[in-house]
Amino acid sequence: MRIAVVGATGMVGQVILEVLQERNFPLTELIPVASERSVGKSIVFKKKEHPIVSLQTALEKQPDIALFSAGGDTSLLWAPRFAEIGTRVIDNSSAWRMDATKKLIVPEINASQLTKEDFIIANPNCSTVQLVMVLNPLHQRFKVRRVIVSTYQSITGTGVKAVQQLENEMQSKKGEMAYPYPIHQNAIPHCDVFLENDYTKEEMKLTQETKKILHDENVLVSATAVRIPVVGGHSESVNVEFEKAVSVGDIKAVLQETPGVQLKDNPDVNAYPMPVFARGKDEVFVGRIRADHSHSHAINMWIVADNLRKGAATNAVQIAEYLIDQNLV
Ligand code: A2P
Ligand code: 11C
Repeated sequence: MRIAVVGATGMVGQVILEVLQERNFPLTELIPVASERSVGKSIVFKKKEHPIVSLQTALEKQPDIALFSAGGDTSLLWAPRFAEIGTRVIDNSSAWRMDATKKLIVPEINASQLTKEDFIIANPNCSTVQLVMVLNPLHQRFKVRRVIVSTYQSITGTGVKAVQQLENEMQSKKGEMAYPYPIHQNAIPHCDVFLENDYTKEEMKLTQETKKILHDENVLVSATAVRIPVVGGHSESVNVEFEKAVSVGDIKAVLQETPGVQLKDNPDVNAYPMPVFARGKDEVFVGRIRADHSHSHAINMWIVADNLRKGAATNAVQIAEYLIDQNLV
């Protein structure tokens, strides 16, 4: 398997390289790709230097799989070019997710939809992945009606520039701003761009991608996305209303048995998920599960995951592994 990693120097790209190494991914050649600025530099993979190449050079090498994490514009332009020569593109950007001809995959939920006809496969947004990992088993069992979610998102979701902004602010240094306001000691209710309906694009991704992955347009999702000065992962406060009343014990029993989800919920010993624990891990952590005393069919919970791992890199690598396991490459 010849694997191209497009955006290999970026926040997600670097984690993809780590995950490929950790999982001993069956590759014969690694083709790291970045912008013209980085061509000529190299990255270290499995203790060996690998030169960074341009998208055109990578295309000419005809990789079997290309993992894209270089922004939506790059994906829109280049994913079809790779797909045309037979490369399977797994795309981390928002470019193709809501395209009706492309599949939006979380392997634990819907990898079985994939066939040999799929050349561009979309990886969901990080805040959606962790939400649906918990919602899907509950929806299968109890039917979810409506979800109200507020996110507390890590600056790593924005990319290298945002991490630099926070570091500069903590050292009282001037520099390029990734956000319209300081992020240090702040909470900014604004992730991605504003849309005509006054929601942000990040909020609408949560609404639309969730319906597509759960394969149910009747699941209503209302979201508020907030950026906070944290690096270990995204957190989500989630209120879920079910078709009928469901006990907290039944919810916990389902989540306890869900692969990829870890229940961490014991108020007696202050056990609940937090980004400092989720950082570097692949599981989605859930806790603070309690009945909503204002609604007999609803519960509240708190979901945390490392947005760069299960929210992006790990999910993309799992899709690639599935394609190989099922002989779809
Ligand atoms: P580079 O480092 O050369 O700019 P992040 O989201 O963390 O900011 O990272 C974005 C990634 O996408 C980086 O690896 C960046 O490479 C890469 N990238 C940005 N624009 C392009 C482009 N036009 N072609 C290829 N790679 C790109
Ligand atoms: C964030 N979820 O944390 C974003 C990052 O649609 O792929 C990824 C943006 C996307 O801001």
